[in-house]
Amino acid sequence: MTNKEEFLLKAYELGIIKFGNFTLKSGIESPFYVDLRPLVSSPALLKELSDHLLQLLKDSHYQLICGVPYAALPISAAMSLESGVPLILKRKESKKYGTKKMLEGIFSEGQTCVLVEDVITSGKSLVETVEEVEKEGLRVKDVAVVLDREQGGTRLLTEKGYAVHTLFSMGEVIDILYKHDLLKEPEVIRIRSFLKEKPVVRIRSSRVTYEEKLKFQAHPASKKILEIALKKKSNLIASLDVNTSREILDLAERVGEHVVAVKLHTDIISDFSEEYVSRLKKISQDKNFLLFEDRKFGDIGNTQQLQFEKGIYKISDWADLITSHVIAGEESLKVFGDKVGVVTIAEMSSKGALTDEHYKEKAIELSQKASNVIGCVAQSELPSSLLLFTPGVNITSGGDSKGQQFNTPDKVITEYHTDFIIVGRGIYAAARPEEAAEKYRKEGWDAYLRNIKF
Ligand code: S5P
Repeated sequence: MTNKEEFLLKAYELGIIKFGNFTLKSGIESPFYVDLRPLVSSPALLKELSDHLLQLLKDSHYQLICGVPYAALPISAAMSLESGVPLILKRKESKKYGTKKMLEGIFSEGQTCVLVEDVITSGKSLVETVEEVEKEGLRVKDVAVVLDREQGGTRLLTEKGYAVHTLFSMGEVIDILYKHDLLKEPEVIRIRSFLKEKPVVRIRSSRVTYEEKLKFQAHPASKKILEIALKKKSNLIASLDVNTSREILDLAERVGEHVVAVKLHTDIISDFSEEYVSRLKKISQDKNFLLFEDRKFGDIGNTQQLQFEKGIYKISDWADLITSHVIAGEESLKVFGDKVGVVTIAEMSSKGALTDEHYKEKAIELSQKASNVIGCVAQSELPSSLLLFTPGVNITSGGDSKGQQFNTPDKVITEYHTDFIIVGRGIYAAARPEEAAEKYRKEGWDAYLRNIKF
C-alpha cells in the first residue's frame, strides 16, 4: 500500500467523505459529501497531508503559501510550518473598516504565491480567489488541491494557465475505498454514473436559476414566490411605505402586475381596517402577488407570537411572508408556524448597521435550520438553499439622509446573486409608480438573464 493510500484510509476513518444523498450548496444532489475539516483533530494526519502536498509542489517555485478560507487554512499553516515558507491569510471579504486589507501577513508585490484548496468542484470560487490574490500584486502559478471532485474545476484552472496539483481525484478515492472493501459495488456504480453524468456543474456562472431553486424548495411560500417570478418574469418586490390604506390599495392596483410581492409596514398605516385587508387580499389574488409584512419581529418567542397573531393587525390572518430578526434565537422563530414564509434579517442596508460578518454567519446558520425560514434579507451572497432578498435598491445609487445606502438592481443581482430586489421610494415616490415598477421589473429580470447565460 502506498503512503498516499494509507493516508486516505486513515482520513476516511475520521469521516472526511460521506456517502448517501446530499444537497450541495449549488442545489445539486450528490451521492457523496467531502469535508476535510475533521483533519484538524488529528495533528499527525494534518502533518502527513501537508507533506504530501509539499511533495506535489517539489518542482514549483513559490515564496508564499496561501490557503483558501476556511477548510484549507489549517492545511496551509501546516505546510508553512513544514517547509518554512511564510503564510499569508486571505480574508473571505475585505475588512470593512481600518485597513480594508484582503490579505493578512507580510508580502511584497511580485512575490510568487501558491494557493492551497481542500476540494475543487467547478473551480469557479478558486478562480475568484486566485484573481483576488493577484489583484494584491502577487503572482500565482500553482494551485495545490487535496481532492478533485472531477466536475470541471481542474480544466477551468488549467485553461486559465494555472498548474493544478491534485493529491486525489474522486475516481481514485472510490477505487481505493472499493479495494479495501469500504464501498460496495452498487454504491461505486452510483457514484461513477454521477461523476459521468454531471462532469461539469457550472463553470461560467455559479448563479442558480429560479427553475433550479424551485426544485428544492420545501416551503409552499418559497415555491409560490418562485413560481410567480417565472410566470411574470419578475424578481421585483415593491415596498409600499405609505401611510393610508387608500394609497396602498391604489399603488397595489397600479404596480401589482409587475411584482412578485408587495411589502408592507402595516404599523405605519393611519386607518387600518379589516376591510382594507380584504380589499388588498383581493387585489393580490387578481394580480397574483404575495403579501409580505415587514414587521421585523425581534422579541422573545411568546411576545412575537402575540404580535403576529393578535392586536389590531392580526398579521397571521393575511400575510404570506414576514420578516423577523434572529436576535432572540432559534426557538423564537418557531412561533410563526409553518404556514407563513419567514424571511430573516441577516444583514441590513443602512450605514453602520451592527449586522457584521459574524452576525450574518450566525443568522444564516440559524435560518438554514429553521423549517419555516425561506430566505434572508441581506446585502451579500447567501448559500443558494436560502432565497436572498435585497432592499436598498434604487436606480439612482447613493442613499438618503437617514443612513439608507442604495445599490442598483444590476449590482445586487450580479454581485450578490440577489433573488428578489426590494424597491420602496424608487417606485412609490415616482410620478408614475406603474411605469417605475415596470422599469425595475425589466432591469431586475434582464440582469438575472444576463447572469444565467453561459
Ligand atoms: O436592511 C434593510 C431591510 C429592509 S426590510 N433595509 C431596508 O431598507 N429594508 C426595508 O426596505 C425598509 O424598511 C423599507 O421598507 C425598504 C426600502 O425602501 P427604500 O425606499 O429605501 O427603497
